[in-house]
Amino acid sequence: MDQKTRDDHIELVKREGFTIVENAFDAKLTDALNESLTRLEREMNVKPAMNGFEGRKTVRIYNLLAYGAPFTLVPADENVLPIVEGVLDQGCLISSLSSIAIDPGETAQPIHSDDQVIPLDKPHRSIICNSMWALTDFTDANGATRLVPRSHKKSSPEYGGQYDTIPAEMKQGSVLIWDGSLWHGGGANRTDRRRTGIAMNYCAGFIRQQENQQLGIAPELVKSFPPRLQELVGYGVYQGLIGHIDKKSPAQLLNGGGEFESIWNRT
Ligand SMILES: O=C(O)CCC(=O)C(=O)O
Repeated sequence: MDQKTRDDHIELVKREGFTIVENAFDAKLTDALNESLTRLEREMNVKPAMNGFEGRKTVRIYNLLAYGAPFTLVPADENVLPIVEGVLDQGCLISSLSSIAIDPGETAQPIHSDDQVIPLDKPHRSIICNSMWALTDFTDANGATRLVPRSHKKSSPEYGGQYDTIPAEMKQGSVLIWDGSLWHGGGANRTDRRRTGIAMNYCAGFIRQQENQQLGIAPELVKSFPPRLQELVGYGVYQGLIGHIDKKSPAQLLNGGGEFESIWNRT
């Protein structure tokens, strides 16, 4: 992705609260992700959570990095991560990586913002930036994510309130990226086919990740990740300070070596 395209997407997230990157990932990766999700769902016998938020006809699989490839190809994607880094900063972290498959007959999810539980006055600087990878086409009819444009500048919605929304319609292979303050929710599926997305969620490096990535993913597996993915999982140190262990980075302890300069040693 060239600099101008990246900057335009960042500008859209800042102004409208969201953007859509078309043709962000290819058919080969789409097939690999769809096949892995189908296998995991079958092997683990995953069922809908049966609550009003996660859905009664929606199948979600959490902590996907724990299953290795092809999910390891998602977080540092060259067409998505640079935009997220522009909204948060380069010290951003993976907050969670899960799948959301909305089956026929599912009703609309309550409208919410993803930073709704964080007790900070709004509007505030972006602390969460989330994305939805379309593993199938997303349409108004099949449950495309519903958005309230520009709502990221307001306080949080009344959970479950009725609001005017637009569907984030996009073709398979596209990625929707939004500011965590944007009001949104999964749509109702009025078709006879499943809508499948990967929710690749990021947070700023100075707040807690939604899903605990350090205990959730086996350290031996993280050791095999490329350095940038290790950082995104939380084995880096934000601004040379937040997350250190006795002035060493978690990656140094994990890998048994490597470089890290504490902010204190820079003075
Ligand atoms: O499935 C979707 O389109 C959105 C889901 C969502 O916003 C959530 O679960 O927080």
